[in-house]
Amino acid sequence: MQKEQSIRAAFVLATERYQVYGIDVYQKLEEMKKVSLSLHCWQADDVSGFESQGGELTGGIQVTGNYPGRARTIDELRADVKTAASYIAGRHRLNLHEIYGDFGGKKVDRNEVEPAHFASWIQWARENGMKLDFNSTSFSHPKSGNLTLSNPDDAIRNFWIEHTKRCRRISEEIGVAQGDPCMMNLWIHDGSKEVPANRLKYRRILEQSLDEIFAAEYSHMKDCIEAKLFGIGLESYTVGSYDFYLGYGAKKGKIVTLDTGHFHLTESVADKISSLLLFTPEIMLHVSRPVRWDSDHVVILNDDLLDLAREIIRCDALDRVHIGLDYFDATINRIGAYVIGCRATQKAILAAMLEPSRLLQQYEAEGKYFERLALQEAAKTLPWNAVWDMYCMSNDVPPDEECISAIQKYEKEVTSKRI
Ligand code: RNT
Ligand code: ZN
Repeated sequence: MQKEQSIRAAFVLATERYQVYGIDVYQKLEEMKKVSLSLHCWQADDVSGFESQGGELTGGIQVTGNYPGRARTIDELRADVKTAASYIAGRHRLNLHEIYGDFGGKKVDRNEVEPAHFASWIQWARENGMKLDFNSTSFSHPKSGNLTLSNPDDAIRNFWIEHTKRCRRISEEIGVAQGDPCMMNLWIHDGSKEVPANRLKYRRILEQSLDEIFAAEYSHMKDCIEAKLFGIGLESYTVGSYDFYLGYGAKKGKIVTLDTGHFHLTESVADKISSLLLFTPEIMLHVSRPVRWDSDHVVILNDDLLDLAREIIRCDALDRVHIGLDYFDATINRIGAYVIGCRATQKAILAAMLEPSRLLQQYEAEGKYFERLALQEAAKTLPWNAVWDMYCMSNDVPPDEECISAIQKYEKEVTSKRI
């Protein structure tokens, strides 16, 4: 009770403070209801998936750490995601990779996957009030090699084309079943360790493969294409570079996925939002945190994230930007990793909503640049954290500090027993 009262008291003071700038905090709390995050299923099990032949993680991505308690089965993963979601305010989506199908212990190769393998996921999601998103999986397979959809070898390329077509069909079925479009992300690692003698060749093949894959039209799924700077072991050339997918997306009306770890470290991903909004239909985000490279650290509330969130809000683009998470840390409690990253993302969005943007833009229009900078500085320390606490309380999730003990309890009772 004490806690509830102090959260309320701080909130009331905060609303008064924001009123000075003409910001209606209650309305912002309403707007937060529109924010739905797509939780990446692969944080729970270090991108392993449930193929019976499940092997080593390949394709230029790496997970570091071996903290105990990784989810080893569908049931464990579902329980972990449900637990994580219970500490994240609002309605969530779950982003599945094809390798997380319910294969019932059978070997189902990637070119054989069917919507039926996701029937239990669709049911589980419905029962738990979640929507699903989807990803084709071209890594961690004997045919992954260094080239998949851009492979000049017909047999290998066609195998991956078939896989990706099937994934689109699965996404469509998911979309129909949930009455909401399923976002399907396509990321392939294709590239090479050294600079190829013919860069154009593989990009031309990738373009043709994509055209073939996207030939079937669906209305309950949306295609997203994700670029990347480089992969481990594939440092010199990436077939699906940002230029490639930006060009493809702009020309063919596809959604470009911006993974915040997939750019040069000093490049601003936030700065790309307004351009993409002008030339591509929507935007898919993979919120991640690169440290020195695309290391996929747990997302935290840093300047990059705040900047990204501010751009979405300033562009009034919440309905065109899909916010997915994409990181994998196996060095700490994995449920904790979900909760930290998702809550940080929500905080960034809330803080962005509470920015006195009308006044900032007015100063700018009037050429009052000292005033604009001063207000930006003042905005940094406005009491948005009091609004955050209220947001959590009104959504029946605990404040930050209480998440720690709750996650410790789940570890003690559940994940630590997975040996
Ligand atoms: C890899 C990409 C890709 C993956 C997931 C597992 O660098 O970011 O999105 O992380 O598909
Ligand atoms: Zn990604």
